[in-house]
Parts: sequence; C-alpha cells; structure tokens
Amino acid sequence: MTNTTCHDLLLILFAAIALGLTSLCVGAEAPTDLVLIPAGEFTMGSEGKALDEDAAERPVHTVSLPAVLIDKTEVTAAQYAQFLNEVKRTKDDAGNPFLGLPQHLPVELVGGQWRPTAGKEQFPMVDVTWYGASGYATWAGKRLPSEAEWEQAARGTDGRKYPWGADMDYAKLRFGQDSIGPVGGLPAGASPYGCLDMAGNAWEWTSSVFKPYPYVATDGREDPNSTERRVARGGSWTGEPHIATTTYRFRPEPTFAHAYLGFRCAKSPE
Ligand SMILES: [Ca+2]
Repeated sequence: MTNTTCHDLLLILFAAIALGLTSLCVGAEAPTDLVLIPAGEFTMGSEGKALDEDAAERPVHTVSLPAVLIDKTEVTAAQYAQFLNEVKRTKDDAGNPFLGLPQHLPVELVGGQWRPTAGKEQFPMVDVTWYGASGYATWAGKRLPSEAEWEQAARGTDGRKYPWGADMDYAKLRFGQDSIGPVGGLPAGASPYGCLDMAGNAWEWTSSVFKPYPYVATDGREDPNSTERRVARGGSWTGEPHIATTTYRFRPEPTFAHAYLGFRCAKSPE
C-alpha cells in the first residue's frame, strides 16, 4: 500500500467519524418525541349547533397562547411502568389513586415490579386517573397540556374539525371496538404540527378544569389543586364518532379511570 493510498483511507475514516458525530448531535438537538406549537392565535370551540357538536364547545373564540412543546404521541404502557417502578407508589401525596381497575390496565405488577402487559408495550397507557397522568408528567419533567394547548396542537390555526381536515376519515384514526393500538401508528391522521392519535386511540387528560368558554387560563381552570372535573380530549377506540373531534370536551371526575382514557404530556420551551 502506498503512502498516498493510506492517506486517502485515513481521510475517508475521519470523514465517516465526523459524519457519525454530526448525526448524533443533530439527533440530540431535535428530539423526535416532542412537537413545537408556535406562539400565536388560534380558533377554539365550535358553533355547538350541529348534531355532532356539543353546547359546551360554544362560543367559537380566539385564544392566544405562548409556544409549547407537546408529546408527538400518547404516553405508552412501557413508559408508565418505568414511572411506577421509580416512584414506587400508586397514589399521590394526598392519597389520590393513579390507577383504575387492574383488569383494564395495560401494565401489571409481577414480583413487585411493574411491566407492560405482553404485546401492550407501545399501546397508550390507559385506565389512569387525572392524578396518575399528572404524577407521570411531573416525574418526566413535563406537565399536562391545557385543553387550549391540546386543541391548537390538534387543529392548527385554520379551525379544522379533525386533525387532518374538515371531514371524518375512518382510515385516519383508531376508532371503534377493539381498535386500540400502538401509539403513532397512523401517520395519515397527523395534526398540522405532526401530533399523532389526537383523534382516537385513547382519550387524553388535559390540565384544565371543565368550565364554560371562553377559555381563560387565569380564571381558576388551571388550578392544580381543584377537585372539579377535568377535561379530556380526542375520543377513543370506543364511543360515538361525533366525539372524536378537535373540539369535544369530555369531562370526567379527576378520579375517573377507564380502558379508553390516557394522556400525553407537554412542557414550556426553556
Ligand atoms: Ca388520542
């Protein structure tokens, strides 16, 4: 091998290493699990007049929000099992339970350790109360999105009724009996910002207390200590199709849990 050939090979080797390091750095700067929702105004609510609309969605109004980062997908059973194993409890400081009935959970306690049920690792964590969702979010260094943040992430700024547009398309959401599945499995159903499963799969808890519109973040509806009903969004694998819109406001008690109710997290940009 000549000196020239060795030199060329070394150059190629250094270039390959540099390329690999660059790829790693780019990956670290752009986490793929969070989506940036830019600051600005969006249209919230609906006319609440059509058969598939609810009076609680009235009136249509403009809301201005700061930028927020929101999870691209619902929190998974595998992620939630890790949380339970690290915090080593299933209630918060006030004694509020994190979980619902064991038979509805996609996680199980075996030998003192939580693990996702076989085959459910990437399914949404469901059967979790508002306290259980909030506890996970805090542990993860995040928080629950407000229902306004959730709605903007789902519908963008053009007032769309579904994440993908104006009309229902059953190929774009997990909806209907036994259709719950791995999170993020239907890219065609993405919101304008790229959030997945915002219609269907699991309902998603938000931080917001259920109060009449207009949405005003400072009127008590974002009080973390309130015990009033909290808003969940997006519809799920079970239920009526008219509630899988970007505007419908499900409002269970914060201690409610069911096999169709999960969550995703958010955080404010640093
Ligand atoms: Ca969902």
